[in-house]
Amino acid sequence: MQRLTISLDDDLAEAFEALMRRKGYANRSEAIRDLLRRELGETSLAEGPVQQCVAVLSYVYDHHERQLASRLTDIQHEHHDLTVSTMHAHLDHANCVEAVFLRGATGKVMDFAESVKAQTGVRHGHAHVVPVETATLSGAYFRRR
Ligand code: NI
Repeated sequence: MQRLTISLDDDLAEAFEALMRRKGYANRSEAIRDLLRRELGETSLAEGPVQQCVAVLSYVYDHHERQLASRLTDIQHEHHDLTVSTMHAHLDHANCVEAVFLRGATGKVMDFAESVKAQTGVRHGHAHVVPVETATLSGAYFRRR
C-alpha cells in the first residue's frame, strides 16, 4: 500500500466532493481508486484488442419485432465460446431486457456486442467491458484496497 498526497485547486476539489456525494462514496480514497481503475481499464482496452476481458452486454428489445428473438438467440449460439450466460426478463407485453455475460478476447467480445446492438429493434444497448489479464486476475484492477 502506498500513500499519495495530491493537490487540487478549490474548484476542482469542490467538484470532486460533489461527485463523491452524488455517487455515494464514503471516502476520497475509494473514489480516487475507482476513478483510477476506470481510467486504467479504458486505457488498456484502447491499447490491445487481443487482451482478455469479461463483459456484461445489456439491451432492451421488442419480442414482436420480426424474427428478432430468434436472431438474437442465433447470434449467441454462433458465439457460444464468448457467451457465458444470459438473463432475460419480460418487462411488459412487448418489451424484454437481456443481460449477456461474456468472456474472451476483448476485440471479439466488443464485435459481438456491436453486432447485437446493431440489430433492428434492439434499444439501449450497452456493454460494460472489464479488461482482465490472466496474470493480474487477482491483482490491481480487482483489489478493493
Ligand atoms: Ni421476454
